[in-house]
Amino acid sequence: VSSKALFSVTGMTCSACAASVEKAVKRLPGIRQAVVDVLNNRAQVLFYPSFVNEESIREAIEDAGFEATLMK
Ligand code: 9UX
Repeated sequence: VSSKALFSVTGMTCSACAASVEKAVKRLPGIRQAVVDVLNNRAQVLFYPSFVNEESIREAIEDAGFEATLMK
């Protein structure tokens, strides 16, 4: 069973930014899907909570150089 997390991501100004956020998230273990919407500054992630959690995902986005806030 996977969980869903929605992040607000600021600092993404082009689609290559979105691609690097997606890549950073997908490098983590336990990621089922990562969809990044550069126009709306959102990243939606489906993940397996026995492998990874919201805070680790948030930190991976921050480490890629963007500001991330968990919305829900
Ligand atoms: Mo686009 Mo993002 O030139 O850091 S990759 S702005």
